[in-house]
This record gives sequence, structure tokens and C-alpha cells, in this order.
Amino acid sequence: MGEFTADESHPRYNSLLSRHKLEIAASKGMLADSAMIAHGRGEAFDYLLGEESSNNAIIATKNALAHLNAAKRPIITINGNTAALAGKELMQIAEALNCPIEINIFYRTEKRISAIIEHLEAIKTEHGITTKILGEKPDAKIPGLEGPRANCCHEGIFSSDVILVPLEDGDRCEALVKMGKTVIVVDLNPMSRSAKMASITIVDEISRVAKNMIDLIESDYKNEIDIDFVNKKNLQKSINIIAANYMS
Ligand code: PTJ
Repeated sequence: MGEFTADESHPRYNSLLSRHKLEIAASKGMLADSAMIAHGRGEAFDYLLGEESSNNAIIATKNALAHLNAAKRPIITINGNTAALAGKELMQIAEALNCPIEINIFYRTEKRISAIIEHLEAIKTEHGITTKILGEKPDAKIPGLEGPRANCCHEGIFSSDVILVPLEDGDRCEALVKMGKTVIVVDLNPMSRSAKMASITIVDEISRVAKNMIDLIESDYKNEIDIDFVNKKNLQKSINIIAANYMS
């Protein structure tokens, strides 16, 4: 694979860097075959959203973090794309919240699980992170789902009350909501089924969201749940941002 040579002054630097991270992850066997297609769809929406965290996304991020902080059993799940783009940052957030992370992939194969664990364990060692990684040996099932995507860990996803599931699939999101959990999704597409099903949708790019959460944790932000938060209105505001970008 080619070296990453783009200069930070390149107007599409972040986009090129993310693609490079995904190429490396693909070569390690971490990604689903359709990972690049999913990423491309995300990039298209990010372009429409202006490739920055909107105020609306920051409000949703703060609310999500307040829910995670107040949770009895919070959990952060990581799939192939997320591990490649924001694995380190999400484990740092889990460490700050004192919760485990669970590898939770849609296209489950033991080879991919091992590749993702190896990637995350290397990051843990390099950065002195102690977060527990679950997901290798699932011992529970998400009710109402068929096949390997229902697999999860009792200690993690199954028993959680607040769950951060970036880039989630609509059916699983719905099943998690039906289990009574507060489900926080990160999805650049405000019209996806997962975005509509979630309790809180952060319409933003996963690596930006993870960095914003770390900045919030390190600052003295007001850690208060927004009891007036309505996800439908939040999604509508993101759609308005896309429309306003088009008109400007
Ligand atoms: O690792 P696995 O097996 O769990 O598979 C992961 C993918 C992402 C391939 C799988 O979950 C999938 O196929 O996802 P979808 O149904 O294509 O949905 C992906 C959603 O994530 C789309 O709505 C994209 O807009 C959005 N998305 C893609 N990249 C990003 C993103 N949202 C935030 N940040 C991104 N970087």
C-alpha cells in the first residue's frame, strides 16, 4: 500500500487521511466488504453538511455525553469502520466513563473480530489505555434479530442502559430501542432508518464526534441531560443545514 503523502494544507486533507486509514484497516482484514461504500455515502452527506460539526451536532453530542455520564451501565460499541477512524478516541472516552467497549459488527466473522481486537489492543498498549474490550465471545442475543448480528455480550450491550452505537444498522437500532435502552447513534445521513430510530442522533462524522466528546470531557462543560431534546426536531435541523448550504 502507498504511503500517505498528502500535506495538511491540502483542501481535502481530512478526507484523504480517513480514506488512508480505511485502506490500512482493509489490508489488516478489519473491514466489511461494503465498508468503503458505506464510507462513501457518509462522505457525500458530510459534503452536503459542510464538513464540520454544526452547532446542532454539538448540542446532540453534549446531550449524548450527559446521558452516558448519568448511565448506570453505559457501553460504547465499535464496528470495523469506527475502529479504523476513531478506535483510539472512543476507547479514551470509555476510559473516562469507566465503561467497556464492545466490538459489534454487522458482517460478523471471527477473522474480522480478531483483526479488530488486534488493532485496538495495539492502540491500548501504545497509549496506556486500560478500557476492557468485549465482543470476542458473545453470550447473549439481542431479542427480535436473526443471525450473527444479534450476538452480543451479557456484560456489555445486553445489560447496558445507555448505548453509543456509531454507524448502526436500522433494524438493530430499533431492536435496542425496544429493549428499553437510550440509543445514541452517530450517522451523517439524517434520513437513515437508524437516525430516525435512535433516541439521540448525532449527525456528524464519527472522528469529529469522538474528538468533540474528548474536548468536552476535558473542559468544564455543563453536564446536564436536555430533557426537552426531541430527536425528530434535531434531525430536521440537520436537514435544514443541508438545504441552507445548497441555497448559499
Ligand atoms: O463493520 P461492520 O460489519 O459493522 O459494517 C460496518 C458498515 C458501516 C459497513 C455497515 O454498518 C453498513 O453497511 O452500514 P450502512 O447501512 O451502509 O450505514 C452506514 C451509515 O453510516 C450511512 O448512513 C452513512 O451515511 C454513515 N457513515 C458512513 N461513514 C460515516 C458515517 N457516519 C458518521 N461518520 C462516518 N465516518
